[in-house]
Amino acid sequence: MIDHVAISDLSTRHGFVTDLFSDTKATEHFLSDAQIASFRENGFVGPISLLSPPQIDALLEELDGFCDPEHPGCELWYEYHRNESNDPDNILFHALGAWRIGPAFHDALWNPRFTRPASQLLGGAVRFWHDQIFSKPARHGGPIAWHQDYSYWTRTAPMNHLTCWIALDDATEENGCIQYIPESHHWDLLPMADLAGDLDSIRELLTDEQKDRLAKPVPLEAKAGQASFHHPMLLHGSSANRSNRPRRAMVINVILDGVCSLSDEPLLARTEPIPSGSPLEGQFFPLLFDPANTTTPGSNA
Ligand SMILES: O=C(O)CCC(=O)C(=O)O
Repeated sequence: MIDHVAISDLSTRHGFVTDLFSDTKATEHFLSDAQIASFRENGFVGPISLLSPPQIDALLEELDGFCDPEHPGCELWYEYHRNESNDPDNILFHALGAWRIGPAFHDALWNPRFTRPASQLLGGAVRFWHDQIFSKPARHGGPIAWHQDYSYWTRTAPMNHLTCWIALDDATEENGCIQYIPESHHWDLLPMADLAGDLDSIRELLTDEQKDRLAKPVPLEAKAGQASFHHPMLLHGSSANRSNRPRRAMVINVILDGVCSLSDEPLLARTEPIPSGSPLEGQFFPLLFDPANTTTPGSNA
């Protein structure tokens, strides 16, 4: 068992704490009009290059450390789900809150290659909601059930949310890359699915036409460091990892500045509540980029 060392909570730091992204210039990384139009039409866009090899290595090193449930900072997770395996090559892992613990996961939120496209797609200033890690080990990684992200987020409104899914390994159909149902962002909101449950559990709630669409998913194959953005209502999921390689991914969930809490309870575990009707802000919901103010903390203008 490792010594339990207390580390500081990086959520108090709004801006870069390392120089990992210092060479990343923002101006070259806006989406084209065609990419934005494709997002509006299909509900997703990608793959887009977001991370360099040293940035990927730094994130993977931190991710490896997180797989030990007693790692330093483990008390800061919003959510931490891991299988029981003791084999380091067989750890299935889904967690929210890495930005509070790992400097690379923290700084990746302010990566201009991420914040600029996010601002274009949201149509204004980008505020952080939460992050996620989805790690599927070789051969054992299970599927992620078809779902719409907003079904988990109805305690916040209006629905001005956006997800960025970032491959930390080359992601292919064989190792369980993310898959999208194009144009499903125009469907009504479906109930929450059990993410770790049956991939197709949502199927019985769909109309015949929607079932036909579900039969034609689009796999988003991506190289390590590439990402896709998707709409909060877009139906997506992923299959089991059938390959001999892991499939690890970082996800950043953001909102347009001004999205409000609809609950007096904490919106995420181990955070302070935002009173119902008030906009998300403060320690746990930093502003990542404001196109009207290029001196946003952490921005490489
Ligand atoms: O990484 C995956 O397989 C699923 C990711 C996902 O569901 C999401 O980004 O919302």
